[in-house]
Amino acid sequence: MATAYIGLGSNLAEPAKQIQLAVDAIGTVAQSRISAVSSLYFSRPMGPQDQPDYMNAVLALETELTPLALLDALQAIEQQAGRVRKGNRWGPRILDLDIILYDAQVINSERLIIPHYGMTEREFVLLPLAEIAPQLSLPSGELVSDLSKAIATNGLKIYGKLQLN
Ligand code: A4P
Ligand code: MG
Repeated sequence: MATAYIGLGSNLAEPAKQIQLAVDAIGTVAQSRISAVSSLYFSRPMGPQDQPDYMNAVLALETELTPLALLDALQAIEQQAGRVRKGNRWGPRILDLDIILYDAQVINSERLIIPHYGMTEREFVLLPLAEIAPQLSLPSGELVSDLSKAIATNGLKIYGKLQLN
């Protein structure tokens, strides 16, 4: 059994609803169980500013799936949510599900980079992660709580609660 941390983001089609629906869908992934979910966070767009604000969250998943099988499951959930990949980097999206960490594994393959390449620079990943796993270390040895304390909040705030059904 591995512990994976998954980052959730949405800024289209009622983002708060999209994040809750995604939590519900991840809760049905085979051979997996959600063990913790952060609050729902409001965040300012990173990247192009001419796009709506985001909702973000992070959850912990205990899973028997390999990293690639987990990615397949998450991409199926993105597709079901109606996501269309437009290729515009950092552009708006109905649902983005990223694998932030998978145990202490370091993966650099064509389809997967773990830890997620942007995690240490993104307040909307680090702060929700610190809420559910402050004592967690990255493969680099850095402590999540230290990283989260050092980062600018950039307007990030708790918007509400997510339900674990
Ligand atoms: N991939 C590689 N590593 C991973 C991983 N650890 N987890 C590959 C998930 N996927 C991973 O993904 C493209 C490919 O990355 C996948 O096919 C997979 O094989 P994608 O979801 O289509 O692309 P993306 O997420 O749009 O990538 P991009 O453009 O780099 O976006 P980011 O970096 O995810 O940023 N502002 C706020 N406030 N909150 C946000 O959540 N998100 C973005 C998107 C921009 N601004 C934001 C937010
Ligand atoms: Mg993504």
